[in-house]
Amino acid sequence: MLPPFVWSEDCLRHEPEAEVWVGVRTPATEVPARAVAIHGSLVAAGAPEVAATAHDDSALLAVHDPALVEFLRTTWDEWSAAALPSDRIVPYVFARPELTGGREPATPAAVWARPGLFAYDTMTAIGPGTWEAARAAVDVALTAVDLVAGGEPLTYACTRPPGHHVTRSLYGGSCYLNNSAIAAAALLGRFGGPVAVVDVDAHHGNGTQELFLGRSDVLTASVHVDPGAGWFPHFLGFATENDDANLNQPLAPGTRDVGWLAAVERAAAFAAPAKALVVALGVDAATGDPESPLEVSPAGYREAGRILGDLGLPTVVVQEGGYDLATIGPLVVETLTGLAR
Ligand code: SP5
Ligand code: ZN
Repeated sequence: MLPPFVWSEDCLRHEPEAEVWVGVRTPATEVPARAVAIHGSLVAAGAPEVAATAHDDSALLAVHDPALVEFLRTTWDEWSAAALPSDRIVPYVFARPELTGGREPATPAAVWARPGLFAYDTMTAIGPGTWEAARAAVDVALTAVDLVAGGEPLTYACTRPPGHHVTRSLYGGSCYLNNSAIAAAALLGRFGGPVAVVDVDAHHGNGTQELFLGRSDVLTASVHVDPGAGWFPHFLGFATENDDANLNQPLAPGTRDVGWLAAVERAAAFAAPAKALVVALGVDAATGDPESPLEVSPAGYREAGRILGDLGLPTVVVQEGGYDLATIGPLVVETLTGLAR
């Protein structure tokens, strides 16, 4: 039996169209069809669908800087009113703290300079429905938390756009609001601490790590391709960042099931003291995914689900990455099948 899944059509409203990578406009990988594919597989597998309900901003603002939230809420209207030559918001100048000696940078008079206060890459475009989709994904995650708080042992939040690369104030990595971190903060309020986030997306969950750094009430564990081998998010995700509440396990390209599952086992053991669990489920570690070289099989994902399900914790699964449209849905179903008891 598959667990209930939470869905919002509004998550389809974000259409980035393109990612600017090394200065080139390339086709977007984080597309609405991803969520449509997952939805189709879940329905076909008989998982019960639950509509997301509206939640106020309290859990969102417990995690993110109000200035980031306000920027995301308003920036498209400002950009479109300014009649700029691009149909998507992409930063061109970045307000690095060293630029202003650590002092608060000015809010630029130019609309086209404002994204540089909050963006850390050029790949994470904002368009007409981006805010609505990102905010809907938060409602999806919080509705999944409500179900678990109400006694459901396991729920799946079909969140899109993804979130685990977003810090308190900065968005990037195809992410705008950190759905997994918001779910963890909400679970903390319902179950008490510690809660754990186990992130099996192929990329380091840098936003979640930084959000909860130095806190013992949220345990963060990430299993990902080694940034030292040249992979996003490049600047972090190393084992040197580990402490009592944070476990990074960077893996070599081509690690495949056995090595990846051993890392998932260690992440699960790290999360064992928690009272509730968030699984940040990126399925981009799978063979055939265009954005990662880890080469995990569908059976590997099912086994990862079984390992995490064996913790016996109230669990919210939050969708992160996964970019192969032909396999993303079946991989989610495999993982949930492994998790279900
Ligand atoms: C949530 C998630 O999985 N985010 C991953 C973001 C990583 N993106 C890095 C992309 C690096 C270059 N890829 C070239 C593709 C050009 N379309
Ligand atoms: Zn990823």
